[in-house]
Parts: sequence; C-alpha cells; structure tokens
Amino acid sequence: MIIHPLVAPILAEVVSANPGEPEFHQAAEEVLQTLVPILEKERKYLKEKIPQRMLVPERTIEFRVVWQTDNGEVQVNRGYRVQMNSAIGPYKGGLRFHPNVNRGVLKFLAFEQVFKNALSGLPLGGGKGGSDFDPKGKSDAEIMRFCQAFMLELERHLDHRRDIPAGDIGVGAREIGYMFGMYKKIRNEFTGVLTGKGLGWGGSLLRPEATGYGLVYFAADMLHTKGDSLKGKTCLVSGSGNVSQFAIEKLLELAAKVITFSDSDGFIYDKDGITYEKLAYLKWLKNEKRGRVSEYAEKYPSAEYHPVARNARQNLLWAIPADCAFPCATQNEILENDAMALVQNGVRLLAEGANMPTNNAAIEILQKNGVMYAPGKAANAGGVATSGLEMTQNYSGEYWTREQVDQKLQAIMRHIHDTCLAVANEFGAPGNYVIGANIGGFRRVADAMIAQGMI
Ligand code: NDP
Ligand code: 2IT
Repeated sequence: MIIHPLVAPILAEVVSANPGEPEFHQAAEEVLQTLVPILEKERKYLKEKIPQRMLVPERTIEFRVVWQTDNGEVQVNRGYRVQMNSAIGPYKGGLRFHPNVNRGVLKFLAFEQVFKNALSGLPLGGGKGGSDFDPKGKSDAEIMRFCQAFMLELERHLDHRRDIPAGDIGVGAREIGYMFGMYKKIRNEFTGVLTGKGLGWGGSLLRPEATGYGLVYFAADMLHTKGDSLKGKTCLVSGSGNVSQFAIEKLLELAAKVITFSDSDGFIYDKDGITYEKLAYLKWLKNEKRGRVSEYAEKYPSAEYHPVARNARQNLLWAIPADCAFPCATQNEILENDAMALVQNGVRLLAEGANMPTNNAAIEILQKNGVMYAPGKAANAGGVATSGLEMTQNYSGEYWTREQVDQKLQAIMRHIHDTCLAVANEFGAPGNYVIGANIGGFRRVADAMIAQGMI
C-alpha cells in the first residue's frame, strides 16, 4: 500500500519510535491513510499535531504480577494498562489475558478504542490493558490468585471517574468478579470501577450479549441500505467466545443460517446450520466445561472439525461459501488469501466483531471488490457502549430493564451506522464505513483536544 505523503512522515515516526510493535504500526497506518481528506480540508489538525499526539499514549503502565500455582510454583507475568486518550471522558476499555499480549498489541487496541468510544457518542475516553497470563488449563483458584495479584497493582491507577476497565479475550464474568472483589477490598468502597459485573452486584442486563448483538444490529442496518436483510443469509462466524456466542444467537433470531465457529486450534463447519440447541451446547462447552470446539463435532456428527494448519497464510474457514462473514476471534485472522476467497465466493458483507481481524491489504481487496465492509471500531462498539450504560446506571443508582438497555443499544448502533455513512458522504466516499468511522471518531476527539489546549 502506498502511504499518502501527507501522513507518511507521521507513520514513519510511529514506526521508528515504537520498534517491534507491528500491530500498532498496522492500526496507525489504517487510520492515518483514511484521515487524509479531513487533514487536507482542515489544516488546524496538522498544525496542532493532533494525529501525532493521538499516537502517543497519555500514559502506559507496565508492572510485575507474581502469583503461585496450585502446586506452589512461583509464576511471573507482565501486566499493562495503556491510558491512551481522555479528551472526551475517562479511560475506558477492556483487559485481555492472552500469552500474545504485549505493549504493542495493547497500544493498537487502545488506539482503536479511542475512535470506537468516540463514535458511540458517549463520554468515554480510550484505554486497554491486560497481561501475558495464559488462562488456559488454569484452575479456578489459580485464576483467582492471578486476578487478585493483577488488581493489587492496577488498583492505584483506576477509579470510577478515571479509568474503568472491562473484559476482552480471556477476561469474562469470572475474572471481572475476582478483580472487582480485590479492588473493593483495597479501597473499602463499592463503585462501578469495572464493567461487565454480575447482575446482583452492579452489572447491567445485556452487557454480556451487547457486543455480539450490536454487531448483528449493525450488519442488519448495512444490508437495509441495499433493501436487503439477514433473513435466510448463510453466515460465517469465527471464534467461540463471548462475542461469537451472542453474534450467533442474534443471527439465529433474525433467521440467518450460521455454519461456522472456531477456536485457536481449529474450526467447525456445520453445513446443517447451528440451532438454538446446538448453541446452548456450545455455550456450555466454552463457558462451563472450558473445552475445545472439536468436541462439538463429536456430539454432532453432521459437523466437520478442521484443525488449523500452523503458520498457514490462509484460514480455510473463510473459504466456505456464504453470504456474510463475522470475524469474532482476534486480530489478523483475515489476510489477503482469505479476502480473495471471500470475494470469489461472492460474500456480500463482512462486519468485524473482533478488533482488527482483517489486515490492511485484505481490507483493500474487500473494498475494491464491492464487499460491504464494517471495521470493528464501528461494528463491535455495542460492548463498550453498554459498558457506558452500566456506568450510567451505577452513577445514578438506577437499574434498567432488558428492554430499556436493548432499545438504547439499538439506538447507539444505528447512530454509529448513520454517522459512518454521513461522514463518508461528506468526504466524498459514499458507502465507505472505514472513512466514516475513522474521520467521525477522529473529529470528535480532535476537536476536544484542541479545545483543551496543548496537553
Ligand atoms: P473470548 O476470550 O470470550 O473468546 C475469544 C475467542 O477467540 C475464543 O474462541 C478463542 O479461542 C479465539 N481466539 C483467541 N485468540 C486467538 C488466536 N490467537 N487465534 C485464533 N483464535 C483465537 O473473547 P471475546 O469474545 O470477548 O473477544 C473476541 C474478540 O472481540 C477480540 O478481538 C476482542 O478484542 C473483541 N471485542 C470484545 C468485546 C467484548 O465486549 N468482549 C467488545 C469488542 C470487541 P481459544 O478458546 O482457543 O482461545
Ligand atoms: O474492545 C472492546 O471494545 C472491549 N473489549 C469492551 C470494552 C469495554 O470497556 O466494555
């Protein structure tokens, strides 16, 4: 990809100042390229060095986490919190526990989060954190000890008006519970410092469902612009965690047919389609048993299990013919060959549940071939938006019904969708959700930064 000369020096500086952080470079490149039209039109942003400022975190915290396994072995992990941008609200974004977590991964996630949170229309700044801790195969007691040790340090950097983490890969209701308990014990106060809490202790109805549901609402709105709907559409979903499970659930509700899901070892192709009963099994398998998706094929012999080929440049899940694709696992799961396979099979729409699952070359292939493409920072914003709704409920002491939260979630997803299209139109790129999301998110944060002076 040729980098536009207006932003090439900015990207070059990001690359040289952040060595060994390819995911952060990738996210910076994707955003900078699409900001060119607004940077050309409104010179104040470059004069004030807003893109450059947005690419340096306000603060990055890195710390040691020491804990003990059940058999007494001492373990050392790295913990992080990237407090990226607080121009429009307190830092907000998830915590990820996965062995491939490092500074660069969290900087890319925090950078994306700033735009996503701005698009939501809520007063939320952006941050992200986590650890290279691997939750796989750990006992419940080990998870608890790790979460407590992690929060023992992170606590001093958090506050319900300063920085409010939530879940992400490897961090679900169980981990949020253990971290919340430790935070409350240290502070001796009960505040909504984390979102994704349990329903009986400050959580919001629909927060677990929100990312997956919001993703599907967004995709439905995209198809609606073409007079089409999800009804009867064959869909590919990847991942099998929180986002995937509720994306599948909402797709079933809207009468779509879902034929795939996956984990990091392989994928399931169920040509008969996933039913509510099969989805209930998948939820039990992943959330209670903490098993692998391969076990689904043992239970439902109509389904095929395909192990992933290590270091493959193609993920064969994306080569299965379908109408719509919903990557919901992790970054860079759709590369050039996958995008070409999707195009060849006539996929109409790709909406990202995961953060940055499609690399920049693959995005270009999809867009050039007329696939409707929605970036994660727009399409998966339903999770953080509902975290925002959880915060409002915590501040006010109110509890909203499922219907009330769902209505607000749908309204927020529609607002993001319509903002993307309106901004894309304004900048001469009708239907381009990437330009719409990036410029729409950028403008809100950039204007706040300018108003607040040189900080
Ligand atoms: P979960 O931990 O619940 O599930 C993650 C899923 O992705 C699992 O199926 C996991 O498989 C798979 N996966 C993880 N890492 C890899 C990898 N390196 N290669 C292949 N598969 C992998 O996480 P979530 O569902 O919460 O998150 C999924 C994505 O959605 C992430 O990109 C996250 O950032 C994004 N997201 C999450 C939001 C939320 O509210 N939770 C909000 C917005 C975006 P395995 O079991 O093998 O690890
Ligand atoms: O990527 C994301 O938006 C999340 N993991 C959710 C963040 C949040 O604060 O709810």
